[in-house]
Amino acid sequence: MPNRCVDLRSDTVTQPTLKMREAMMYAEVGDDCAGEDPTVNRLQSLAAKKLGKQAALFVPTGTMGNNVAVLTHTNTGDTVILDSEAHIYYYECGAISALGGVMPITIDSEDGCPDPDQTEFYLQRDPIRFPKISLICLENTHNRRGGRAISLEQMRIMQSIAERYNVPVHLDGARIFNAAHALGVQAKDIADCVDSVSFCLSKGLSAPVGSLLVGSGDFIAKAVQVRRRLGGGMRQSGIIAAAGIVALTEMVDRLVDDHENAQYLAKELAEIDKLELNLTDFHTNMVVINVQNIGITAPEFVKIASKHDIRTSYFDQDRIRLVTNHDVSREDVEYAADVLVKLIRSIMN
Ligand code: TLP
Repeated sequence: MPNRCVDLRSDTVTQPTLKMREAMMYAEVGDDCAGEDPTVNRLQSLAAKKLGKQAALFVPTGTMGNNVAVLTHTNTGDTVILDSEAHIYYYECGAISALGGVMPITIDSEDGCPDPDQTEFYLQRDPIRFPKISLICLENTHNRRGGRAISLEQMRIMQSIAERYNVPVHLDGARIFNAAHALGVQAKDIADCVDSVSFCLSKGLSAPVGSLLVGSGDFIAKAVQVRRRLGGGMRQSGIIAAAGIVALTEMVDRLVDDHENAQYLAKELAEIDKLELNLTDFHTNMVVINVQNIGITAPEFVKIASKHDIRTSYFDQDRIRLVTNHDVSREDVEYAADVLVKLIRSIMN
């Protein structure tokens, strides 16, 4: 088999498709800050409809989508409940605190959904002495929990607690369509459990840039101002929204291929007993392996694998993340699995 480079670092590395590039070329555009970009307006309507919400707002990144949501739902000095490994907490450079004066309360979990009892414990505290909790943030699929899909049942439990305490719920649904495939439901069924959702076009759906924030009409009307404050008011952004429309209409159904490829990869790696992989832990397009038992650190492993042209990333000292995506074919995955299994066996010997 000829040598090939297989990039499993993330689904963010995907290239836009030819159709996306053509759509960008011919996109009809206008000044979106004046609400005059017909392509952005079309994408926003499509997104709102697909997620069953009243309105949507196009933002440049998933990070901005989350931050616009948090800042719209909260006020300075408020707190937000999050899973301790949530992207908003872990990877967004402290934005909710730096930009919104909002403090996180993190709750540990096995699967990415904050424990309901613990959540309720915080919500029922005396608001005179303790900070006001204005928002619960969920993440589905959950990145640092291995692309795990959180069940509708768990989400509804969180929704009913939130309703009881009159606190809204925001979902970081960067990969909501992966979650929908894994759970065998529509994305709007997941969105129905929360007040707002941000989701990305630029991950498994392969668009070059762009995310959407969806919610009620009133919420999005406020969010427009927050987006502007964060510098996310764009002009002829229909150029990029055009690729997003292709992403949303043509790239959702094929995510199932990425899930099957991840399962294949996990199954091959599970042959190595020391990795102690449990295939049921991997629901979507990510496989996480813990290399602690094979006598190497995760950063070292990433370096060695890349010398063999298999690009991976790591979460911490022990855990490697492998992400299947549109630009990685079944043949690429078979090749990568073969190289990685041989590499791990050679490290163990
Ligand atoms: N995730 C990236 C990195 O930031 C870790 C990746 O490679 O997976 N929410 C979730 C759940 C995400 O995984 C990401 C990106 C974001 C939000 C942020 O999206 P962008 O990168 O568009 O700001």
